[in-house]
Amino acid sequence: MDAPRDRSAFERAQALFRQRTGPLTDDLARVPGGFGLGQVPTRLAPDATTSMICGFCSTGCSLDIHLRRGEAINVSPSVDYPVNVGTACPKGWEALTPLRSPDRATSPMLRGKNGKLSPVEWPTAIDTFVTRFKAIQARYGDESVAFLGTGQMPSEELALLGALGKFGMGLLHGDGNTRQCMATAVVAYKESFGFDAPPYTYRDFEESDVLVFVGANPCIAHPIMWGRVCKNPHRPAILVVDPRRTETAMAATDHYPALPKSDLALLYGVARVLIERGWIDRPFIDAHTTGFDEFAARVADFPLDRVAAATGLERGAIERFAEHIHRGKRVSFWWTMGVNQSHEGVNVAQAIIALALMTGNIGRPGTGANSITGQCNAMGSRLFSNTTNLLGGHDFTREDHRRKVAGALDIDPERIPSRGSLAYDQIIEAILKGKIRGLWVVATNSAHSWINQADLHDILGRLDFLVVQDMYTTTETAQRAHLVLPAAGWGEKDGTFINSERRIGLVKKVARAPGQALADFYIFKLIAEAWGCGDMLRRWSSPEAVFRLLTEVTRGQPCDITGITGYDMIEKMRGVQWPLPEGTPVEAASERRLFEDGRFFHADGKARFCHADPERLPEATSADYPFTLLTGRASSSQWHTLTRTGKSSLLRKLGASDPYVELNPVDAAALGIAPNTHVVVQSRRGQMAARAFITRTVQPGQVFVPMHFARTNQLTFAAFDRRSRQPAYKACAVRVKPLPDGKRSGEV
Ligand SMILES: Nc1nc2c(c(=O)[nH]1)N[C@H]1C(S)=C(S)[C@@H](COP(=O)(O)OP(=O)(O)OC[C@H]3O[C@@H](n4cnc5c(=O)[nH]c(N)nc54)[C@H](O)[C@@H]3O)O[C@H]1N2
Ligand SMILES: Nc1nc2c(c(=O)[nH]1)N[C@H]1C(S)=C(S)[C@@H](COP(=O)(O)OP(=O)(O)OC[C@H]3O[C@@H](n4cnc5c(=O)[nH]c(N)nc54)[C@H](O)[C@@H]3O)O[C@H]1N2
Ligand code: SF4
Ligand SMILES: [Mo]
Repeated sequence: MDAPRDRSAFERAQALFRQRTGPLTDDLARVPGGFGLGQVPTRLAPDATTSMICGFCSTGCSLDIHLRRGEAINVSPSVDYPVNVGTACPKGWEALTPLRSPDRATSPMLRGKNGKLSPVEWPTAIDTFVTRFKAIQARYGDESVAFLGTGQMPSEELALLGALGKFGMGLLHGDGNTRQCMATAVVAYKESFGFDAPPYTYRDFEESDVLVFVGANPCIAHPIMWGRVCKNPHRPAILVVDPRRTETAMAATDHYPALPKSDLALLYGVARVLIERGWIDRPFIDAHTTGFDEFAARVADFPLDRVAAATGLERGAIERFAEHIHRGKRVSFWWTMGVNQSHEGVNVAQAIIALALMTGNIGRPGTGANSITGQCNAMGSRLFSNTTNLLGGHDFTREDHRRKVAGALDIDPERIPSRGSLAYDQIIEAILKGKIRGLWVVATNSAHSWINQADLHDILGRLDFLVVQDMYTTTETAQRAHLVLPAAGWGEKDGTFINSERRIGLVKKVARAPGQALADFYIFKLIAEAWGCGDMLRRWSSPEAVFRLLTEVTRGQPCDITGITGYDMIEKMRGVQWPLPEGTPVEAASERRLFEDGRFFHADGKARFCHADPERLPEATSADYPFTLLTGRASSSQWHTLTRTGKSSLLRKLGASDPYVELNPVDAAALGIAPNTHVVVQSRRGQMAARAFITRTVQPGQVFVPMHFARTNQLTFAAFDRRSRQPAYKACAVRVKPLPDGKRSGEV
């Protein structure tokens, strides 16, 4: 990095903005470290060790960051943090490496007439942003520009993006990558419990005597949570429902390799056995739930023979599943993407919730219907992104909610739209139809991670103006942008994340962002000023000021955190779980779960049994495309589209870098495919060259491809859960063919 030149360009930008925006830059000047440039905050001693939450998965481990002469030089897991108590997975240990990569975005980049991206200064970038989006809005209306956010930025930044986009710029549509991940759990919880509220605390992993994992592979995706399971002293039964024999399935006591997307039949079958044998908690059902009788009538249609045929499991296995639940005194149910990413994910999640409710396994230690979140701040985006919900879990369509939020933020209630956003897939559809013509993508790599890339690439090409705000210029999405805004990453800015057990933890600036890269927070502030809505966001002056506004917004909600006085308290308490209403006593490092009093968040205080009949697979296998394609995480060292973990040579060594497909030996023999030879996986939409990894982890008729490879989503089929609009990434029809000798990946 050429520091003096960057600095002078930056100072010129700052001077221009000072002329135009006045007090904004003064605000920024008061922020330690300024825009993201400059020194590490002065409140950290140059040789300090400070702790902060990891920026990858939702486990929310605390990492100690060791500074020397003001530079973060090393990382070790915090021993005194209740989540991870001295452990971290490879991504955590390598957390600083992706910050130092040479492909970091160090200046804004604008696509010129020659079609190439070239560096421009911030004032030009922001002017272009405002001029182009305003022109689109003026011509085509407020619905013609949309934003896509993320579960990988602090809540303060997410909230500022949501407030700027919807209250400031007047956009109606914004969504984020959390749709790809958590939308199903959100809808399921809201309907069943009355609020989007994962009820557990991690200690439940250690206190259960039966743990049921449905469509979750924590050994790979949440290794430190799995570490908590390993600490369970009760010799628990561990039941895993996954079509694949994953690392977690291998470590479990019982693996149920049900056919892909047969979970609903399986769970209803288990519920029927429990009811028939009287293995239910009648007093709990009567006192704390509604809708059980209708649920029982529904599952009566799922006798063992029907369930065995649907799942491919033996009748005895289904009965054993029910017996385990019956024998357990503290049964916890956990689910992740094998459930959420399905055409009927909400129904499956609600079937899991029903099993917990009917057996009274909720609100006690070691129990719960527990959705595990994915990204470091997925829970923060659920509460504070201002996309599906109005800030703080409020409802855009309710006037009382709009007035309350406007009051807490000191803004005009008329600024708050009275309807929700289009979902991600509907935004994409609206681009296809020419209704949305401008898109602003922040901290997500849609051109790799969105379902059915063959269509998506064509659709992104239709945009009049695409802005991508990312740490790197090299992501698949940044490469398609008209304008790239260079962002600081984790470790280069302040804020808070909320982990899977609802624990709010701090992230801090311990490193300088390179070149002119700015924290997303300050990019949003600059845009607000230039757009002309800076005044409305005047109180949003720093991450901590925003945190205080957000606590006020939550007053009276199930996620009320008015008892958190500020960042110092979060630091001292070693993270704080929501809720914490003002005046609630709480001990440091305590662990709390929801529903211990048997009261749920519906007006009648009761949880609801919700249910529906299984629906047909959106794309079934056929003679031409005989395999079901499963996709997911492959290694604890690889993160999503690899923009960050791919930058560490250590992490690269721990995961496969060339695309591969897991194929059962029976299928390999039938197709004449030898181990490690090259094959092509084809769907009706696209194809992918891959190395054949011949293994019994997949069943005959099924193949698995990691999501980390760019071509994986060339294959997937764009089907969605109707109720949550979450993409069904985990089942479509493909075929596999050997490649002629000598052909290699990449040559098809
Ligand atoms: N190392 C690493 N960790 C991560 C991530 C990462 O990229 N890398 N990403 C994070 C994020 S954002 C998320 S959302 C989580 C995801 O965490 P997980 O959901 O645990 O991970 P996946 O591998 O996507 O899917 C889990 C399992 O679902 C199974 N599955 C597929 N179809 C079905 C089905 O029909 N029924 C059932 N029962 N199972 C099925 C797959 O075989 C797979 O083993 O991981 C988080 N942690
Ligand atoms: N086939 C298939 N596809 C899937 C899945 C699957 O299981 N199968 N899983 C889905 C799931 S659960 C998820 S969560 C998505 C994840 O999909 P994405 O969100 O697209 O994946 P990431 O690689 O995490 O992308 C995050 C981007 O943000 C950038 N970034 C990181 N930190 C910051 C920051 O602080 N500021 C800014 N401005 N940028 C930053 C990174 O460089 C990266 O480009 O993928 C989904 N896609
Ligand atoms: S388990 Fe998740 S939060 Fe913990 S170190 Fe690994 S990536 Fe970070
Ligand atoms: Mo995710």
